[in-house]
Amino acid sequence: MVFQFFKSSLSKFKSALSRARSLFGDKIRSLFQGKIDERTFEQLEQLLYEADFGVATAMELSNQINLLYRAHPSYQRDDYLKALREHLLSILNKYPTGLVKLESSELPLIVMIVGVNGNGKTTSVAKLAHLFKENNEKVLVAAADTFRAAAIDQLETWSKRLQIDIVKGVPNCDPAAVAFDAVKAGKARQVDVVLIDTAGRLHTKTPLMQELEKIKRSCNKAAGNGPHEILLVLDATTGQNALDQAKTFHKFTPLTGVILTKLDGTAKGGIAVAIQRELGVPIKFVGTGEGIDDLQPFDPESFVSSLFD
Ligand SMILES: Nc1nc2c(ncn2[C@@H]2O[C@H](COP(=O)(O)OP(=O)(O)OP(=O)(O)O)[C@@H](O)[C@H]2O)c(=O)[nH]1
Ligand SMILES: [Mg+2]
Repeated sequence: MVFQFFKSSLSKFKSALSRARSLFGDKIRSLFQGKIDERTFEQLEQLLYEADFGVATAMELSNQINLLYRAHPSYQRDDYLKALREHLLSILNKYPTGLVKLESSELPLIVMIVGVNGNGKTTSVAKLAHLFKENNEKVLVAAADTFRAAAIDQLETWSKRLQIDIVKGVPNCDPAAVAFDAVKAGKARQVDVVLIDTAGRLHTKTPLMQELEKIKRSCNKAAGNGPHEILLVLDATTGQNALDQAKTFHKFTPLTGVILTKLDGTAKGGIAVAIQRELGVPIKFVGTGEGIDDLQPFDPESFVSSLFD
């Protein structure tokens, strides 16, 4: 069995979420510093909403904390902060955040990377490839974004830099055929992981969404199983729009996880909780910068403590 030993770095989470901490974390702390009454919980709901937790999650969390207040009127700031953290962790810990485990006979692990334009798919494929390689796994990447020649070049540049195999087609060829060839090559070369980069597509364009199904089928045909992971790449700075994207992608192509990129570019971060709660799909990785090392396995504890401490 492979892929269970990716380590997460608390300091990377802390630095990516430093703005979120100084806005959201500090505001929550000062909210419970003063006199606590029913209005406090309305303000809590508002703060959660502003931090991208979404209407439903913000309401649920503030109601839960409000119930505590009614049951234990003597509670102080730290009691509420502790309870809030525990609620967040219970949402984030509900689904396993690691990659699926495979037996050696089932390899390679086939991972399809999907999402709207510019969210960070290709960069995340490169970062993931690097992570696997650091872990002594043999990786092959597939340039199945055949929409633009530049997209193929972008992945090829990464593959050279990282010294990993790439399978690519010619611009405008069928992405499903590239995925098929890549999975076949991956099996023949006995790689551990095949990472498939796909073209950015608007979730509102049905024919493009249906194309994902075709890519999926051709992976399965080539390997006899898989894809084992379909990871949606979402840009954390797009807030609630990310949630809409996730819902539509999940409807067309059931997702196994989310890569939440550009966490370093947002002062919010609540979207991670909203996605997990509303879709039941775990965040599996987060992007914390533009460098090749800036992809962290999602760790709920590190995430929550980076928001507050
Ligand atoms: N700050 C920051 N930038 C990121 C992160 N992930 C990706 N980017 C940047 O986002 C931009 C777009 O990244 P790409 O990987 O090309 O995005 P894409 O989804 O493949 O784009 P298309 O193929 O055009 O749909 C690049 O400038 C990346 O460096 C991240 O976690 N943090
Ligand atoms: Mg791309």
